[in-house]
Amino acid sequence: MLQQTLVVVKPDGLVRSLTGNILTRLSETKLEIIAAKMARPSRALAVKHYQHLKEKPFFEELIQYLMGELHDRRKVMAMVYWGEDAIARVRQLAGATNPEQAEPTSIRGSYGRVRGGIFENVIHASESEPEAEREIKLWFQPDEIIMDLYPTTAVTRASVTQRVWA
Ligand code: IDP
Ligand code: MG
Repeated sequence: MLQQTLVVVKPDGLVRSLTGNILTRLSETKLEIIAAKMARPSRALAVKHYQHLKEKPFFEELIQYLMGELHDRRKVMAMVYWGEDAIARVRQLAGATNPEQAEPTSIRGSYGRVRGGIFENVIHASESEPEAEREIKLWFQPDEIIMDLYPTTAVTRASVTQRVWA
């Protein structure tokens, strides 16, 4: 089944210069990267991204983690991977949520650690097709993705102000 999945290299992955290692590991899947960007997640984005965990005692720390506040580095790398069974294959390579229980050869098993109340597990990967759709639409606009994944509509906004190169 052809699928798309959201992958985010979390701030600990960036601070520890693990992006190259993580992308190399993900390249084993032969999936295609169809969108990629550096992003500085706002609190609103982080809260929406992890909305399913908002009742958890570690939620506030988790939001700070995704925003980069725990690592003093406010950036993440967000990507969309596409191809056969993309969701399960990326999850498999990522490994279990708790890095101490993840397969030692998995990405989280290799690079993750438990620090404070949070599993610092270097990578996010969508869990299901509905979650992948919700997350991809949260992180990316249609024109930032090189394939047409979901239906779009065209809106013309004459009064929108945006920055352009001077
Ligand atoms: P997932 O990232 O494997 O899909 P989720 O349950 O969606 O796992 O949790 C999102 C993130 O929240 C995890 O990647 C991890 O960083 C953190 N997290 C989840 N459960 C715990 C926990 O029990 N203690 C500490 N951090 C957790
Ligand atoms: Mg999850």
